Amino acid sequence: MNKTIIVSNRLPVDLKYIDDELVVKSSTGGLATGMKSVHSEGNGIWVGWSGLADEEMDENQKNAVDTALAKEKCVAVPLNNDDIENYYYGFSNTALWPLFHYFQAYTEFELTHWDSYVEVNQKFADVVLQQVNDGDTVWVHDYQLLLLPEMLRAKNPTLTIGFFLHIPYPSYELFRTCPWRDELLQGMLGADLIGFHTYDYARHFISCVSRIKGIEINFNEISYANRIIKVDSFPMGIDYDRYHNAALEHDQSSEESKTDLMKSIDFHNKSNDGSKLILSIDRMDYTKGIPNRIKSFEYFLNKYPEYKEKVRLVMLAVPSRENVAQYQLLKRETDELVGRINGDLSTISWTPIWYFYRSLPFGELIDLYVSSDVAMVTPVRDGMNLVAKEYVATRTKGDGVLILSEMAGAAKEMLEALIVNPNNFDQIADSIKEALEMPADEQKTRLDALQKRISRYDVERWASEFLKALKVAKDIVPV
Ligand code: GDG
Repeated sequence: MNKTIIVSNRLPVDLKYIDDELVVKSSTGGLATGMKSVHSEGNGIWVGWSGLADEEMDENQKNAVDTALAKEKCVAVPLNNDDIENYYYGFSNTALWPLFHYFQAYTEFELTHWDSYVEVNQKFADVVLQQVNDGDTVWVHDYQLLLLPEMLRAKNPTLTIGFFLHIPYPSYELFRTCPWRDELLQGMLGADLIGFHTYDYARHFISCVSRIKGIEINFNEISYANRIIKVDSFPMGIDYDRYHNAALEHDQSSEESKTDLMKSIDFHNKSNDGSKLILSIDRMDYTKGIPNRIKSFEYFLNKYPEYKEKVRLVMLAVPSRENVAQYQLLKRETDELVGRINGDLSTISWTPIWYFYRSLPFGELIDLYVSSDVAMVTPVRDGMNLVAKEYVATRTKGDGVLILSEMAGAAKEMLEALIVNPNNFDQIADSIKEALEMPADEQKTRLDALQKRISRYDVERWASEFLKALKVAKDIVPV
């Protein structure tokens, strides 16, 4: 029987050596959840990096890692510290990530990074090729592995290969600045189906293929090397029931079982009559628009001073890629902004911004979602943004307003949110006011429509629709 192999940069398990003991934790991230049924079916496996550098383990430890992963139906691609530095932090995160998010000034094209990117994609290919049989399906994920589809096809043309990009695909004008644009496109074109979150990203990709490679394209079918390659959009969903049910449980939880975070939110709610919470959750990443969000909140408080002491911004920023220079600068800028605004505006009983630089356990994440009257999801550029969907899923009482950037892929599906340009502080300030003053019946009407859509197109449906389309794409015969 043919099997499906999932390939992503990281495996869906977190491995750590704590005092010589290997600790294995399964990931509950969106991708892991969406792939659960695909991954557990038959003899399907997941190939990726374990998170542990190869040279930091002795032979016994490596064997222990492989055994632990085998139990989870996972196979590791061994990476060393140089790979992580040059392929992951280097080409993936200082060339592709900023370029694909339109941060051209942050983009560095380094030959050593590129060489490592090619080498590591080949390492992934070697491991996958050891695992596959003729006729198997391989689903490759994301920007770290753009070369992998072609590397696999070159060695085994019987494979059915799908590729999904989780980040935006930039316009031709941006993409063409990359010195290795040809090679990257060539790599992706090894797939039978190439999926994006939105139709716009798919269109940008098609335009790059046509203009850079001079290939003729018929709507969303690319004829290339005696094959037809399909390009389409598959907006990724969330595990709706997990978020919705966690929020329902939260509503029924007793006083004693509340987290300290929740007790603290309750305490402030009681002591600040009528005060409201605005929520902001992201990885600390320059694409997420964190400084703009803080500045627009300050702008709002100055434009509508009657809201001072009546509203707080709760901002969770999860540490990310801390050894990349631009992320360190962003952290400093955020710390300074929050410090200055809290210094300028705080009163004895009110701090305008509550800022957490850490990741929180799932239960506390739910506390934040459930307690917030408004969520501000205002990235300057974002492939999809799952936080926007998770907020909607947790609003079990039919209240709450989402302010969503038009630059997030999610905006294409979530038009009942208050859609804003993340650079337009005046518009954002007015949207915050509108959100805080929105009548209950309007909140409910908007949420009902959003919840209906987000619950229907959940992450399992996303995975199954992609795989269905992949099967169809493989069977198209060029005329
Ligand atoms: C990439 C694309 C695309 C956040 N803080 C905590 C925590 N989270 C969880 C959220 C959410 C996830 O992390 C973040 O997902 P996003 O979609 O918002 O963003 P990226 O990480 O940038 O993901 C993005 C996505 O891929 C999928 O294709 O949507 O555009 O950039 O699930 O809930 N989870 C916990 N504690 C935290 O403190 N437990």
